[in-house]
Amino acid sequence: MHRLGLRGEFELCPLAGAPFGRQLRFVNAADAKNIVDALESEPELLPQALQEAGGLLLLKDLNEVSGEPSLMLRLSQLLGPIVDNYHETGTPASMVHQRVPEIYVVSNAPPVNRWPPPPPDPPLCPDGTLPVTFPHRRGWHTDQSFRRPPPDISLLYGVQVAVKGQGQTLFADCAAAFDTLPASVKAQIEDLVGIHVEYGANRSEDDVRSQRSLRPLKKHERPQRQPVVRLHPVTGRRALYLCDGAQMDWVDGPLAGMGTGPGSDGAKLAYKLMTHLTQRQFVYVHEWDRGDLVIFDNRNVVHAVTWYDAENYERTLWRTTVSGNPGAEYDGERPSWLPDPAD
Ligand SMILES: O=C(O)CCC(=O)C(=O)O
Ligand SMILES: [Fe+2]
Repeated sequence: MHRLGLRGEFELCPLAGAPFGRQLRFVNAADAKNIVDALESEPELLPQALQEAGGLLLLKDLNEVSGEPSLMLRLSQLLGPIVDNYHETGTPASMVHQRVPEIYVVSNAPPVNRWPPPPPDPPLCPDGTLPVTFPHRRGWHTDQSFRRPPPDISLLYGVQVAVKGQGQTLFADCAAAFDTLPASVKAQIEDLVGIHVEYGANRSEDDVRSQRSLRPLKKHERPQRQPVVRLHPVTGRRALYLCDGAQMDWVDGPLAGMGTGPGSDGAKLAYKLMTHLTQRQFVYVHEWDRGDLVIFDNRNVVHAVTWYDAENYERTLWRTTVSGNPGAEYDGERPSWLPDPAD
């Protein structure tokens, strides 16, 4: 534990049960508005805490955010120059918060109606623990890797949560996973490129395996190439930057220049890397309470949501994404996702 802030008003504490990440606590109990005011008065504090936390930071008991969503926007603004406005990204209006368009709503409730993934098969590991490792656990991704430049940081806030033991969000430390790869694998993957695409483009692993027919994509929907080893522009550390089959292009990839589709060398290597990356020793399982805010750095963290009983529980999270510092790799690029009027 160590104190942060000019008056020592914040504590950076271990995150219970986590191999990485930290919890940021306000020493004197206060409501979310006071906490946001305090963080704004020292704007370096939150980004520094996130960096010291290895890219995963939990703040608890911010329940006032549910009634005052602009507080989430203010927190997001502390983390980078651009908070994405979801009205400008082609996101269906039903998924965008009505008053704060920078908030993307993740919910099984109407009008969003987004259902959780199925439970893994088998639902538990032989030792009774929750499966986290790919391919037993699926759905691992880094937010919007189908865009160039991709966003830097995401914030997830729990408005309404399911029940403990369900609807967790899993987070894996891609920098630690990279560090522990054998030197020969590091050398093999150093210059590799992954091809990422949005789910719904009919190019995912499942689409290819089920021979789903391709559809023409508009320019701004097309797959995007990303380094498999990403250099973090703030920490200078390397991290694996990959998603599992649902957010990669299995028609032309998943890895550029290594064959195409499920039988390819690229697919075998992507499986090997995803399995390595999501081993239990790199994974934190977040059990949600209402009022939790989890901040994570998409440049070196992947995440996945787990199944919950969506017939019986409502689960609503709000998400913002912060952009503007993707690294030199993306210097001067026009956002790939903006529709081209000529297209
Ligand atoms: O529902 C969750 O826990 C995570 C959702 C998610 O990954 C996302 O919206 O990007
Ligand atoms: Fe996500």
